[in-house]
Amino acid sequence: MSLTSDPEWWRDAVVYQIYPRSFADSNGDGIGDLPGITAKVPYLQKLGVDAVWLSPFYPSALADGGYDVDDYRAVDPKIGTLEQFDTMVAALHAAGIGVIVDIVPNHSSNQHVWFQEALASPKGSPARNRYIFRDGVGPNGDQPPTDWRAAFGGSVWEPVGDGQFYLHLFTPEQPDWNWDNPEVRADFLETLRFWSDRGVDGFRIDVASALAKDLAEPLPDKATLDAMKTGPNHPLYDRDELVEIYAEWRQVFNSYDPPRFAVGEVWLEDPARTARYATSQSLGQAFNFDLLRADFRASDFKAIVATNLEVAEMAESSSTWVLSNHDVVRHASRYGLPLTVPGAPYEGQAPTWDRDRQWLLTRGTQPPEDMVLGLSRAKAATAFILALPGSTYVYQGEELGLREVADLPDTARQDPTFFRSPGYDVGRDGCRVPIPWEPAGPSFGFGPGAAHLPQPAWFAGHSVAVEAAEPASTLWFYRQALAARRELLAGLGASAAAGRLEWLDAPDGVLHFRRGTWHCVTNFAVAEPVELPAGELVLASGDLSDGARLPEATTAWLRA
Ligand code: TEU
Ligand code: CA
Repeated sequence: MSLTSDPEWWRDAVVYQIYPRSFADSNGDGIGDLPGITAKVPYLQKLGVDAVWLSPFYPSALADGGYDVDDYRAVDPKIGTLEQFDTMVAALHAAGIGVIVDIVPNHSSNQHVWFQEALASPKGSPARNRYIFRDGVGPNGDQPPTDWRAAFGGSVWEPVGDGQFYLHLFTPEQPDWNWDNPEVRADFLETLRFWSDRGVDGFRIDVASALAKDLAEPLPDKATLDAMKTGPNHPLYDRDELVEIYAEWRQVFNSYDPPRFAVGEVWLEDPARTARYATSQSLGQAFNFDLLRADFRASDFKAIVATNLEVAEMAESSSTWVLSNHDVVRHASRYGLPLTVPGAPYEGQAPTWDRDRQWLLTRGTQPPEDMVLGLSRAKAATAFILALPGSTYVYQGEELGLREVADLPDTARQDPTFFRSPGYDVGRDGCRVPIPWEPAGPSFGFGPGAAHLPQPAWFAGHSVAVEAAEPASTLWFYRQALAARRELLAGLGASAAAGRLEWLDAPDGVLHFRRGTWHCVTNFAVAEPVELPAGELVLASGDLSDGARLPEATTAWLRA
């Protein structure tokens, strides 16, 4: 697979997510930066990833970790310059690594020049019409238009002091754009061209199903809204107008050679609706986050694979597999918590979601985290998804087996979730702690100074330098897995693109599938090691008992 020779490279790519502020700091200000990324290109090349996806690096006051964008066509001076961006892209491309950047089209930041203009302009002005302003209601007109709640807590409506309120699905520092406005649409097309012209290979589209809205009166109240199914009639999510918006984007993507690629961040219940974003007339690929919410259980994994291969087939796209990202508790920790059992407090709710949040509230002490089991399961799950048809997203640090940093002091926290939902959700900082590159130093080699979030002492043992010297490390496992995957995929030839897999008989608690000669067997839950099928062992996520049987929480790949 090569970026230049194969326009379909993204279909089975391994994409490494970089959270730029926490990856590598070149100048010691505590904030990861673009020269820091450039310096780590050899590391990424050795790891064997096909592309990187950079979370936002645009100018931002960091009200939401950079997902509050002041200027879509610039680099945050705290992180670098456009010139340094070009240098980074050139270095990644020279290493055969593609570049995906994050586009945040649902909202800007409140520092964006157009939002500042809207605030300075009167009610009903064209400047206000780029965002979603509404009059207050109630006897004095000082009440928000609806009782809707924002994603990280509080109302979705913020008063501006002249009787109007603006809509923000996330923090008040993130005003939602009005996608009915042609100026807004045109501006995003320009942004897509801007980065495409600079050589980026693709885009990750933030909250891709929320852009289009219908806020015609009368607006439903919160209870009615919550009960509504997302889709064409929902005021906020998954409206049909999005088809038209992304068709315009697709024209821009296809005006480049090779066409630029896009993956939408789409959280929808209905597979058929999700598939609409993944077609070649639309974004091209849609994320599936089902595994972020699933326990380490064979039946759950199997069902999720089936659903998402179906979505991919409907859209003639490929699936995405994700176990960790910058929004969730790291999977080595999730899997170290007891599985939900029937009758347990969170059973019947979104499986690990609220449970993880509750666990964070105890600073990671209750329930106790089984770190050894958590890491074994994490590696087994990683090997499982790497064997599936489709592309895999790896979140920085998971290749080191990093766990969630659950015990950050409140004074260090940055995530707006913590400030806006006091007592309920401590937020996502624990998966955003800067990467340890060395076992010592003021920030474990992250940079020459202290890091912007405190790193725990145990990071030393998970540092790149320590793991690189240890063949039994998680880092070596990831390198071996990515190299073996490349080779096995090449062996599958054209049939890999078809994306088919075949399930084979296996005991309860074990999954066995094959793609051509490539077999993947995962023992999720059988305490007694199980027999492996005949074949040449290519990879094991942990030690095999007596060299041939697969212990619990282990995956093996075989060629047979
Ligand atoms: O996340 C969108 C999203 O749906 C989040 O609310 C997600 O459910 C939450 O983070 C889980 O804890 C995207 C980005 O990935 C996230 O980092 C941003 O905060 C958000 O959009 C707003 O831009
Ligand atoms: Ca820096």
